[in-house]
Parts: sequence; structure tokens; C-alpha cells
Amino acid sequence: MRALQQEQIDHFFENGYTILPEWLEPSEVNVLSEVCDELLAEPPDDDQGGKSHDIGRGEDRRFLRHRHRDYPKLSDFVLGQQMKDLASAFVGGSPHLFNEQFVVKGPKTGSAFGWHQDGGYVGFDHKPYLSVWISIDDTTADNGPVFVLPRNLNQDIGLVPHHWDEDAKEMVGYDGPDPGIAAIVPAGSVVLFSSVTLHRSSRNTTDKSRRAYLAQFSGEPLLRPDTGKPKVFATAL
Ligand SMILES: O=C(O)CCC(=O)C(=O)O
Repeated sequence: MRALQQEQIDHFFENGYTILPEWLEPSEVNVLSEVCDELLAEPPDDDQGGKSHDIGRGEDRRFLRHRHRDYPKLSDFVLGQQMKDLASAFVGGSPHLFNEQFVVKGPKTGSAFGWHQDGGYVGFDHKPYLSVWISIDDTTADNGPVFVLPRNLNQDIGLVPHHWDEDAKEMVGYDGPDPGIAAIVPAGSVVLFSSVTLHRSSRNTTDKSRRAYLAQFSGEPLLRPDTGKPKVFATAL
């Protein structure tokens, strides 16, 4: 039922992304939904006391990060066979969990997020990795969907220069014309994109939160060159 098709893999490498509609079982969506709501009950902590990029915007745009180890059911999901099979198809080597976070846009004022490559946040040379963006809620044109800028990964896996936008509190890697493709997907869908795929998301103007879970997998441990320690996680699947 969840067998990945070769055309979905080819689409990823030829376009920088691929969409797997309603890929998760309802029970898996429930796990993400429950953990996300428990974390939302905690006070916003935009930069985790200085440990992470300060890209949160209070209730408007919350990044609920690095908590899978506190929730065995979330660990089972993000480190389980399902994610291993998925990641193996897109990253060479042996898949490792690099990073994971919930991304929640609050109702009405939910902030946009500017064009960037996820690799633009890493800060040192690294091989491209895989971002697995999962919708916990149905995404619509109005609640802050993700947009991707197609790129042929067979031809171009370079990072573009990014600059820090102090007002928006984010790295920005592109401000040209916007032919981005919106991922309007039902809950439980997966949008896979590369760490070199430019993407953004729009504002949530609806009266409900838009919740997503983003897990990232590299083909080898992603270690800081200065310390040799994991940039975030380096957990083999
Ligand atoms: O969920 C979103 O709105 C986009 C999140 C995103 O682009 C990211 O965390 O890199």
C-alpha cells in the first residue's frame, strides 16, 4: 500500500521534490498530532535557550524541536522501518536521523517562511540530505502550505548564498520570480524534498493552527567539522 513507485523517486531527482499523498496510517497521524499538541502546551521557546537558530515567532510560527526521545511513540515512528525505507531510497549510504521538529503556524496570524534551502542553515560543507515534511492537518491555500521551487538534482545540488533577514527571523536564499509549486495535501501526506531544494511556506490566515512534522535524514552522520560532534542528531536508522 505504501510501496514507493520508481516514478516518485525519479520525480524527486528530476524536480527536487516528490509528494506522497496520504502516506501515513491514521494511527501514525494521531501519534504526531498528540505529541504536537502536548508540546504546544509548553510555553514558546524560540531558540531553545540559544541552542538553535532563533527562527520562531512566538505563537505565529513555532518550531517544536528535538523531542522524539521524550516520546517513545514518536521515536518509534521517526526511527522506524517506514522512515528507514523512505530515506534509503533518496540518500546514499546508510540513513541517519539528522533533525526533527514540528512546525506550527498559529491561527489568523501564522507567519510565512521565506525561500531557503534547508542546507543553508547547516553552516559547513555537507552532502545533501532528505527533508520529510508531513502534514498533520489538511493543508489548504489559506493555512500556510509549503511551496517548492523545482530543481533538477541530477544537474544541480549546489547551495545558494543565504542572508539572515532580521525582521522575518529567517535565512533567505531566493527572492526572484515565484513559480513555486504549492503542496496542497490532505493530512498524513508527505512532501519529500532535498536539502538543496528551495522552498517556502505562506501565511496561515485561517482560524485553526496548521501543524506539520519535519524529519531530516542524511546518508551519513552529519558532524560538525570543528568538534566532530553531531550538528543535531546522528542516529542510525
Ligand atoms: O512547515 C513549514 O511551514 C515550512 C518549514 C520549513 O520550511 C523548514 O522548517 O525548513
